[in-house]
Amino acid sequence: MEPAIKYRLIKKDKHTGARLGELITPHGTFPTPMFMPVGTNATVKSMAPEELDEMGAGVILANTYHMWLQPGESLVKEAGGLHKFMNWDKGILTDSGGFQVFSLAENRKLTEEGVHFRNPANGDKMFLSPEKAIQIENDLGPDIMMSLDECPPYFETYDYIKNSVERTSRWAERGLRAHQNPETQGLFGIVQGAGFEDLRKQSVQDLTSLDFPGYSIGGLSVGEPKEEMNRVLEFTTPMLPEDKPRYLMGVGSADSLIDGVIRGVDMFDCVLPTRIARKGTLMTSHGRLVVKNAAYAHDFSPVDDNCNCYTCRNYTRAYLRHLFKADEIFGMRLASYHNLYFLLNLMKRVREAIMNDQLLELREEVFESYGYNLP
Ligand code: PRF
Ligand code: ZN
Repeated sequence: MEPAIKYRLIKKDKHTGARLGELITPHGTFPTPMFMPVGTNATVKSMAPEELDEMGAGVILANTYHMWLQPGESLVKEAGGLHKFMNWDKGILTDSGGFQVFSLAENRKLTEEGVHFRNPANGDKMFLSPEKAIQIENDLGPDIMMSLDECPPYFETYDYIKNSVERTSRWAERGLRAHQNPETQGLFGIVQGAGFEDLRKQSVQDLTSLDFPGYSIGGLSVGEPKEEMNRVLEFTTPMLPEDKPRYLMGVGSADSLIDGVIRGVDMFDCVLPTRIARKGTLMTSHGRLVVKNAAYAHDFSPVDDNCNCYTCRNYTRAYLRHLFKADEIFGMRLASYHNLYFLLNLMKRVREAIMNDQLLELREEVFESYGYNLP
């Protein structure tokens, strides 16, 4: 059987753990390291697919949890799958719903079988099992699916995390057995284990023995300090097989992307760029810019003088400030476009730097210009 998802390693950085590669999916090939914009409800908020394409997004995310509750996976299946439903013909990855149940649903109860909770919209009793998550993902039809996992709080006890890792491994195996379309959809396993090296090791061993086409790293960026995330990545990625992609879930600040790539991560996603854009915060080469500030009232320069995006080529800070003050939706669109372009362009520079063995120099340049402290 030909797997749905194939990773091709092109080059390893001479000085760090960074990898240049590509991911071949049934909906096209995208280069890695890559940042994936989040389209929770089968839409990257306020962006048309043509715009995502234009800014260089080769793969986007959608959420199993949201699509299950509304409009329901059977409707999406009836439409011909997520790609057709939302008019996006490049890669789609879905998260499994476990993380969202824990952050959004009410009255949750975790059992060996799965998670019981109530639908926040109408109070209905719901039950998400590893098999149910896979059935929904099979009906939605993304190129890459996630196993149902438990993402525990970072600072839980060793015993709690050990039990949780073991359950996540059993759930991964159940999901793999329930998967109906391994030739058209690749299912990833999710490594957990919080900050414990031996539990991360156990998680990696359990999952790699099941042989997934890719591995996600979960349970990070959940409130722990950045140095903790880097410490965990440092020992986790070397345990993972070199010929499979590694996806760090829920990470999207410029500094964490670079520090993740340096430690061997290939894929990232986060709502951060689009979420802060809708509040008027722009990611720039000089750090974050809150465009509503009075300082920009008469500023007729672009958001970022180093950015070549549609927003920066055509509009000024003063105009964006005006749009946000007047609560105009075009402001959110322009800001979302810029922030996504900014991260996609950063990853492009990261890939070029790996090609030239210059990633540490790029890191220094970016951090310097951001005004972050270099370690
Ligand atoms: N598991 C899943 N989705 C996730 C996470 C996780 O641990 C995270 C953690 N940052 C974000 N999204 N399934
Ligand atoms: Zn821009």
